[in-house]
Amino acid sequence: MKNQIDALRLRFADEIGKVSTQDELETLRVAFLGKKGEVTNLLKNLRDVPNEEKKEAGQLINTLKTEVETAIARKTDELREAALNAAIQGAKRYNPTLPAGEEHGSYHPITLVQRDLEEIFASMGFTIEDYAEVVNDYQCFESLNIPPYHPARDMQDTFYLSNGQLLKTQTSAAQNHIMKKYGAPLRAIFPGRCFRNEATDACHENTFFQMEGLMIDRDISISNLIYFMKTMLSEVFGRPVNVRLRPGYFPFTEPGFELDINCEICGGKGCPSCKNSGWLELCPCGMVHPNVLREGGIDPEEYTGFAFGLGLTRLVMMKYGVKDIRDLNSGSLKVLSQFESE
Ligand code: FA5
Repeated sequence: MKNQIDALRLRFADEIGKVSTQDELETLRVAFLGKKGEVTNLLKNLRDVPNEEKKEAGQLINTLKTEVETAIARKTDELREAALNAAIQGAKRYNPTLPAGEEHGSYHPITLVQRDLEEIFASMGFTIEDYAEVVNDYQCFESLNIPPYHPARDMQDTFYLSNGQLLKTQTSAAQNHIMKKYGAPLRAIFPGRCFRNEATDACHENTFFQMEGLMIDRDISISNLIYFMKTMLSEVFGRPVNVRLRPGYFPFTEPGFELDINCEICGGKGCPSCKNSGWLELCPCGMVHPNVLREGGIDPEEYTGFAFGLGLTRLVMMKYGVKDIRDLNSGSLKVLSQFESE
């Protein structure tokens, strides 16, 4: 039996030396350790070995079995490492010295218009602020004079998170933070992504951009508000645009206005982009409500201010003649490649 075991050990050593793939290794494993394999057969044959030799023979076979298993495991690792090295060698290396291709990407039109607006407002002394997308009830509603159970909450369908926070429905959510950060006087714009749990159509998305503006100082009046609105729009379009101002209700303004733009897609005749009205709600605005100033730590007896909430995504629609707002979120290269990069 001992001779038989030694011969098998030599044969295994010879055969594993020739193995160069995982498949060959698996075949070898089955040939030695499988149900009908050489080592398994030796164990089965133990019953024919005389009793006095059985113990030693059993130990010798088990030692061989362990050696075979260890050698197969080691070989598996070797083959895996060799395959990995071959893949790395064969991989095409990035060569930074090669000339760049002709094709290049472009900025999203919302980014382009946002940057235009930032430049316009920066030139008028406004700071540009960034704010979170996940906010709390106080930021989005309570600090804006919208207490719990106020019916105005129904004006915006909100995505609530399981931890009680919510996805910002309006950039106005940053007003209180900005007031507390700077105090009065202040001039700031804060663009940002907003989310509303509402059905989509040609002029409504559930994810869209707004740009809030806030100016607080002594003696700020509605005429200042109208001046900034007009300047902003004529600068963005590079020409005067037809707008109308009408009364609007927002708990955080007193008084409040709706600023609509004459639909640039149909020239005011009426089309799906403006819901056949010829006008599109673009930039609601108003004088900041005294309660909101007070909540932001600013004395409404001393300071007044205006705020606006520009529908940035809708402005992009109007500026570039995009008929359906959903195209701007589609990520379609066909849409995006029409806009030049800078
Ligand atoms: C507001 O969000 C107010 N926070 C705006 C405001 C700020 C008023 C400061 C007064 C003072 P409103 O819900 O109307 O208001 O949204 C403002 C603008 O965002 C709209 O006029 C529109 O241009 C845009 N907008 C609103 N909902 C959507 C939507 N689902 N898809 C695309 N644009 C939208």
